[in-house]
Amino acid sequence: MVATLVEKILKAHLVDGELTPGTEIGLRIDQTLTQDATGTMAYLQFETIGIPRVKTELSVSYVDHNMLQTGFENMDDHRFLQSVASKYGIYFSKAGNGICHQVHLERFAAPGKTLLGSDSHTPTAGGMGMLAIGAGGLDIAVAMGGSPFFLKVPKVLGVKLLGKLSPWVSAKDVILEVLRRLKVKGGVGKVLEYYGEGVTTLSVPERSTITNMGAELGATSSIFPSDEMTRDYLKKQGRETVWRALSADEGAVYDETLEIDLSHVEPLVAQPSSPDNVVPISQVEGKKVQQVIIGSCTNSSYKDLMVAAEMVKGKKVHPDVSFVVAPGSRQVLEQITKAGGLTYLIAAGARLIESACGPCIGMGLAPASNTITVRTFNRNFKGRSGTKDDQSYLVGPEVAVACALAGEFKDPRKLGELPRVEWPERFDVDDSMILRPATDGSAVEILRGPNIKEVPIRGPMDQTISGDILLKLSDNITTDGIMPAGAKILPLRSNIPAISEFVFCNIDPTFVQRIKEKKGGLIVGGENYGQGSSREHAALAPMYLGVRAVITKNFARIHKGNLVNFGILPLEFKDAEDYHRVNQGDVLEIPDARTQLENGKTEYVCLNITQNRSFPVVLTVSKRQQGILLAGGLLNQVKQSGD
Ligand code: MIC
Ligand code: SF4
Repeated sequence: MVATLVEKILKAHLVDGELTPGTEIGLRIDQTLTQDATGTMAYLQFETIGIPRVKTELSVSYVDHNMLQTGFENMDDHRFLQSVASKYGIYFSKAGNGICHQVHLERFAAPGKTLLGSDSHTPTAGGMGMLAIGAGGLDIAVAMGGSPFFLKVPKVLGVKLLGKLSPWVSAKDVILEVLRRLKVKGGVGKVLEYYGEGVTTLSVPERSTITNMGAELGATSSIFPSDEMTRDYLKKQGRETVWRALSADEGAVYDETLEIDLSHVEPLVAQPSSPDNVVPISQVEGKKVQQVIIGSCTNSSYKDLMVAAEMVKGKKVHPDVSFVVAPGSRQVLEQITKAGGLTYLIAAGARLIESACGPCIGMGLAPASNTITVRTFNRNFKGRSGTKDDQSYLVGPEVAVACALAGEFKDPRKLGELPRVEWPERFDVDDSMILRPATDGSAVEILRGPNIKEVPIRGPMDQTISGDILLKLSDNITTDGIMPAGAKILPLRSNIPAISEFVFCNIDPTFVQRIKEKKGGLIVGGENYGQGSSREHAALAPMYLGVRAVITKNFARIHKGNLVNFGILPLEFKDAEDYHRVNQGDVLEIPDARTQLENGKTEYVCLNITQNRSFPVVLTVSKRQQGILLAGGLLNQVKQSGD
């Protein structure tokens, strides 16, 4: 039987269920990764599960998000993470070593393996030919404990790449082209598998730029084959032994297909405030630009930064532009230093910041009011930069630098010949900032600062679900909208009572006060509710405040899983028109919801007490998830089964 690459990896890791589309399967997870903003909660949950040592082949804990230490909180968390890692058998990548996805690609990603990460951009490692999936922290905790990760069998969308990119066009433009065509919901329930002759023209970091931003399509993951390019990259990292050739069989059949001729792709721009609001550069040329940032897990590899460096060599950035560079990892920084690139960047007027997420998650460098910021990042949701009325544009490094030099949007193809960037024969490998865990963790003391509070747990599900609609929201609400990040809020990730004060604060600052007065309630959303970040705090904090159910037209995958994990019912309108018939403030009730769920019901009658009418809602979750909801969340369930 011929198989796609995705089918091959799924099959090799299948521990529960069958590969029938739409059904739930359990997958063995070889590797996990966490970052500090989601990691503290994941490890607190891992502790609650009570397993002495991780059971995965490899687990790594990275520190890259919460880097601004304006108070004790972040470093408290880092020390906690370091001690937990040592105790439970987890590698620890220290602050300064780089962004989790970039470092994982360099040092740990391996073709054919599975990786589960508590960050939505975990599929970055798909550029290495591994099946890498983002999930909530609790899912990672459970996987570290040796349990499978459950997901619906995804459809495989084959993306055939033909030809070769033209000069000045790069991998970022390829994924922006995919986003232009498929939009932010276009990947839901799918893994994008890239194939075709065009694949061989892209290096591993370029492939990873593409798989990274597959997250913006709502895709479960994205993957490239493992070929000679992969081998070459691994060789440069001194890890050739993990290489193996992997690709779809000749004649493999995809559920859906898409074809992109790389030679026809042109420089593209995602306009505010959604990654799929994509237009050719020509449509924005001439608009003044005030800030340009090169960095983030999408575009901060050696090649990205060296292209930038070569472009600015001997030139100065425009006087009205603040030009910022954030290398993806310490390895990248060392390497561009060695190649002279850092000097060119600094001489041209760049502000260098540390190898971390930084401005991508609103940790500093918020743009000025009413100005344009151009970033090589992956998300431009309103306010994510830290400035409420931001105008954030997403581009590749070539366009970014062209803008920095011109002070306005400029097509880089007008800059003459594209400078050549030579790859080093081998990267300088120095893993001294990746700490090995203790061989015997039993004596390791866990360091817990006052910022670290217990994980709140909800009791079993109520018999009747009722409450006011406290918020009625539109389509594509992001987890950034539900539980914002940024320099002020991120340090509270390990303190749920404190962080819950900010739920929906940018959408409706009265929400928290209202839900407290009502002692809980319901949320109504439109399509693709909860897209974006994997942060389980967007479920955990609302649960803490008393949200019992969210009723939407449909959900984004990771957020739906997080709602189930924390005992919030993810309900969908059976008839999407009913969305228009409910109002904020209406009182809803689903009588005997618990008994109905115990009986395996998937459709429920929801009474609108205020309007004296009713409408059907559906609960599309697996049998396993029904159990989790009845228990009041996964942690409750795991604890109950352990008691
Ligand atoms: C993001 O890019 O939004 C983040 C911050 O990396 C999140 C994780 C988080 O909120 O901690 C993600 O992508 O999952
Ligand atoms: Fe960090 Fe930004 Fe990547 Fe998220 S998208 S992991 S915040 S660099």
